[in-house]
Amino acid sequence: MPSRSTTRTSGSPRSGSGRRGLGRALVALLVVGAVGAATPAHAAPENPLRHIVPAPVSATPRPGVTFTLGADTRIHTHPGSAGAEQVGEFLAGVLRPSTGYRLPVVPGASARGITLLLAGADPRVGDEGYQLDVTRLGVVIRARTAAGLFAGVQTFRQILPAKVEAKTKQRGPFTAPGGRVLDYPRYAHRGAMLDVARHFFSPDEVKRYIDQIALYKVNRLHLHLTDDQGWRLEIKSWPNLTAHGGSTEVGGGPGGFYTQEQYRDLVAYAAARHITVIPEIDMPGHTNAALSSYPELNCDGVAPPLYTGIEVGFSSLCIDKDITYRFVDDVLRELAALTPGKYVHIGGDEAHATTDPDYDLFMDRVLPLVAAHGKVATGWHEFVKAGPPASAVPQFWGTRTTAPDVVEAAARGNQVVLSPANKAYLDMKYDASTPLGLSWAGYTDVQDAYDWNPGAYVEGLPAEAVRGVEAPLWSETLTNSADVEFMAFPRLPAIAELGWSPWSTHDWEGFKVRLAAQGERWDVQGVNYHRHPQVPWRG
Ligand code: TNX
Repeated sequence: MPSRSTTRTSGSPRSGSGRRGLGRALVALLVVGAVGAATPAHAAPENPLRHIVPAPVSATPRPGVTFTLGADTRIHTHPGSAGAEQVGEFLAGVLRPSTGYRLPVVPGASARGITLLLAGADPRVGDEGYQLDVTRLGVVIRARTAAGLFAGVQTFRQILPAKVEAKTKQRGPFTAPGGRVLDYPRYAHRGAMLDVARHFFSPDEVKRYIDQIALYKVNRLHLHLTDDQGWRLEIKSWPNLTAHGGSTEVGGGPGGFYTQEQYRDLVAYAAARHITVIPEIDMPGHTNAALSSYPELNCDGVAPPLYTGIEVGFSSLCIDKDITYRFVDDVLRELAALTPGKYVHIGGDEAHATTDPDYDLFMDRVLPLVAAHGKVATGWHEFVKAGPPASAVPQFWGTRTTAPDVVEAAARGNQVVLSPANKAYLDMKYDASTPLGLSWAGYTDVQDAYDWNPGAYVEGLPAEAVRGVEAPLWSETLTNSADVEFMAFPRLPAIAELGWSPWSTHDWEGFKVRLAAQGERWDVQGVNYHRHPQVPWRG
């Protein structure tokens, strides 16, 4: 068995009835919405508009103005848009239990109450941004897409008191500060990864994490579905992958897997929160669970035992056998049919038991299979050595700031997602005293996770080649939601802010104060966050 200290180097909305009424209401709203020049959020005086994570592009307070939710507040959504209505129902779902108000979601637009409109937004909002206006009478969120409205709703939640997050009725008032926010993301890919292979997490545990990351405008959930210790997705043409390969996990626990129906439900749950699932089938290494399930996938025809340790780099699919590619083709076919998102992650990391020529041969056969099933490949950055097509997205996970092969891939047109292990790996211990996690990439405190610029991080990698950032959470030492939350909070919001906020807002001193405000929300939500001493937690 190789040792753990191995070479981890490398470094239209449908138009419907009520349009005329909508037009009139819009004119009124645009007049109400006119305010002066924006100031950066972090320079504003004490005001909940200052507590938004990720920091918005601009936030301008309306001093002395507040909006208060009332028992008669209605949520008006752009007529004829199912997407806007779904966002309205999401907001109502958050606010009804804590306020006890009915908060009906109705088509229309109004200067009173809450309005979610797919019209009239500043064009700078693009496809995922929004404009939020809070006046005495009402709250209006405008965007060009439902995704933008959803992002605006996350901001609105954060400027209401933390008690709105409660699952039981709270005492009012529920008041938001007046102001205008104009906001849109820096990067297209703002990801979180959850390793459900080393330890299995139930669908409800995954949904809980989805809800937590959605609040920070994360728009990709990468699920690491297979590894040496477990195969977690039902593949109907190869049933032993889960029957046997899903039957354990690190430490020898019971493991588990998602049926295809459960996986579809997770994908839909994420989609309702404007998060696209990127499923990963890690290969050709990290495949002991598959090799143990089907002897014919092994070069010697002998199935190895199931594995419950945490070493890496010892397994490989058999590169020379045709059945290997029938297997991969079947898995990718079923996976692609279940996955609406355009990306499929094929792993490719730590293939220490595969020779370099074999690795190339493998990727040369597998990359076309991904395309044949209508998907675009993403993979751990090692796969750039196989020369993937320019559409493929390497995920950089090195601990250094040099990665010549990744820079070369960018020169060939590949866009890169950054997950530097010593910054973005949420499974690294905060410090020596952290009871969970690993430390092979070093300790990563909250400031470490926050203080790096994705646009100027890897030497020689042009800013335009960066597609975004992702925070992986590997689960060798994590067994339940409490463990996941302890490692992810407060560092996940740091990576989420690097993915969303313009670099001009970057400021550790301001960020830690904004995180402290999030802590009040996590207290109410029951999130088991780590009260790391770098953050001036309140209370
Ligand atoms: C490296 S990062 C791995 C995983 C481990 C992780 C633990 C990468 C692509 N591979 O197999 O779980 O370190 O931090």
